[in-house]
Amino acid sequence: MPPARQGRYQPAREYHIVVLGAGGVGKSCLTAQFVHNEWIESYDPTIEDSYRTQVSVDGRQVILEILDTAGTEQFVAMRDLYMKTGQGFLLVFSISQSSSLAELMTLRDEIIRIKDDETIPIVLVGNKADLEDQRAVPRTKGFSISQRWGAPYYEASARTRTNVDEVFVDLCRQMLRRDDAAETTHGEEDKFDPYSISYYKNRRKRKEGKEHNRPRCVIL
Ligand SMILES: Nc1nc2c(ncn2[C@@H]2O[C@H](COP(=O)(O)OP(=O)(O)OP(=O)(O)O)[C@@H](O)[C@H]2O)c(=O)[nH]1
Ligand SMILES: [Mg+2]
Repeated sequence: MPPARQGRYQPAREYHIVVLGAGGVGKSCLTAQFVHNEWIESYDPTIEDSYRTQVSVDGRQVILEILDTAGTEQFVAMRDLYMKTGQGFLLVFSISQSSSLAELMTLRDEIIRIKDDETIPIVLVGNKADLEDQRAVPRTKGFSISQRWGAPYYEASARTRTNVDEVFVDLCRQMLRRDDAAETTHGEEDKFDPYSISYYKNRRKRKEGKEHNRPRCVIL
């Protein structure tokens, strides 16, 4: 925790997480294990489910609104909307199905396009790690893709509850770090020091940033 925060009361942060990936890769099972500690053997394709839960991450309270999405094509109409709302994304594939990893490439591109942000918090999850004998995606492949994305890679199993908490907590840490960094930058920028070059540099950056974020004009 940065020293400036010590001893200060910090209200719980609230974040929207979106769980994405192909149909049947285990998105609902991972979410159910994380939120309710339960294993679901049967397969019931999701249309859309949301869960609200609270976790403690490095001593900080975080409220999560988790959106478990549909992997099957016919339910994907809402994608743009929830990608806009999401602040962190769990991109899940099954290590036993290489096409499920390929599907994530398009999803990740879409997230970045919609958020207009290459550094949006993402965790790449290779689920069904308990099915080692059916592995179709080498661990090194998942890892090299995650490195290309600048995102962490976990192999997980909803069945054995391996790395389930870890993937959600990693995403929370990324979102918290992002918020902390934004707050620190704004805090420093707000201190007016007429003799400081960095004050003017930051002011210019802030102005340029605002211009960059200005909504684009869309002609329909
Ligand atoms: N062996 C194994 N099976 C799993 C694991 N996770 C999920 N499954 C099984 O895979 C099937 C699909 O799991 P779901 O969690 O419903 O998959 P989903 O990604 O939510 O699927 P959609 O809602 O259709 O997008 C179920 O029969 C689960 O029991 C896992 O880690 N290991
Ligand atoms: Mg599901």
